[in-house]
Amino acid sequence: MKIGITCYPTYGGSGVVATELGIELAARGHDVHFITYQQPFRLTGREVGIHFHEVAVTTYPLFQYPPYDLALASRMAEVAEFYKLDLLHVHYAIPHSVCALLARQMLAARGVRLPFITTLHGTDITLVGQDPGYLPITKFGIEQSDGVTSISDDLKRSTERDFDVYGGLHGPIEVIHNFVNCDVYKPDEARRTELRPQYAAADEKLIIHLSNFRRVKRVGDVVEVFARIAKQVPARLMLIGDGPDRSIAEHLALSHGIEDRIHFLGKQDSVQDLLPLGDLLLMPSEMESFGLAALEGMACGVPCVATRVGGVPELVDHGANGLLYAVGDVEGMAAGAIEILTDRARLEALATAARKTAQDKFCTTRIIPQYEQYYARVSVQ
Ligand code: GMT
Repeated sequence: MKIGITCYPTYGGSGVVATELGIELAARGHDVHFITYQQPFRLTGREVGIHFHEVAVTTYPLFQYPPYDLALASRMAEVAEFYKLDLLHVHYAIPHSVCALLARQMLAARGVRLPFITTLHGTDITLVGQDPGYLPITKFGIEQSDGVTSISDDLKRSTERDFDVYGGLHGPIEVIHNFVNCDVYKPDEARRTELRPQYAAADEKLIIHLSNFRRVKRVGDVVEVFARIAKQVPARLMLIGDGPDRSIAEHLALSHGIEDRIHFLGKQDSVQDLLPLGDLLLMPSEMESFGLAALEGMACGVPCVATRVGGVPELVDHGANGLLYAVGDVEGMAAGAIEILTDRARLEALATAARKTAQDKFCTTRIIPQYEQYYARVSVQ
């Protein structure tokens, strides 16, 4: 098929999922066209079967806010007509659903059919989408979509409840979970031997946190939990990512006197090279509609200590392949982490189970065909 994909191309879960989906679809012989304001960060620009169409936003002194949405809708229609796309797949409802709707209408007026699918990722429903300024139009964009997918059962339920979309949809919301390529994200002993000494001594545990450092990630809790771990277990913390709350983490590290035990790596392109170096991943988020970072860690054989929110329990089974706690339960998370970090056999059992969960339930080989089947259904509707 010829598929147009629109997403936020910068660091963030929805962009990662959209980009990895494009890569996997292209590897299966589909022609994939990314229509975004910059090349998605996980693409090199040299992938076979992947094309990138930049959306240029013209500014004018009259525009206090340059109309990106219009430029995107216009480019979607142009690319779809020129390359004869079978469908558009937009990731993150705001504003992409409404842009796709405009593109569909522009082409319909010229006798060209362009169905579009919206994938809901989380904060487009649970946070930003709740804003009264965005809710009505986001609901409209979702209802007008030819198909809607959600990355977890929990997000599907939240959308149905908070957006009251039952009647307006073309069909039920299809749950297609986040996925990971288990051949790329995998335990890697050679890499551990080569790279781990840069970040932790042989007798130290390496704890990892990976996020965009937004408020919802509770990066402060990451440092609080680590401070408690570091009092009892020789350990280092690797923070991957950057964002508004990085300075909170830096401030807390200084106040606990543990700044020399923390590696602030900033944004990283190849997290698959870093995750296998860890022993445990911390994800104490206020909300996660799925928790892709945890899945990527699990595929690398790194179990997580996380919060019992949103779709995380669809991935993490407390005590079996990771540990779950209430939001803000810093003491509980620290105690759980210390317990498993000091019990080698238990840590290994969790690591093995985490990898197995990723392989059995969330591997690309299992999830990508679900998208292909859904595309086929929607494009013939
Ligand atoms: O977590 C973020 O801030 C990024 C956000 C996004 O939309 O880019 O992530 C959401 O989508 C990810 C991929 O589907 C999910 O794994 C994350 O759980 C979800 N984040 C939240 O729900 C907070």
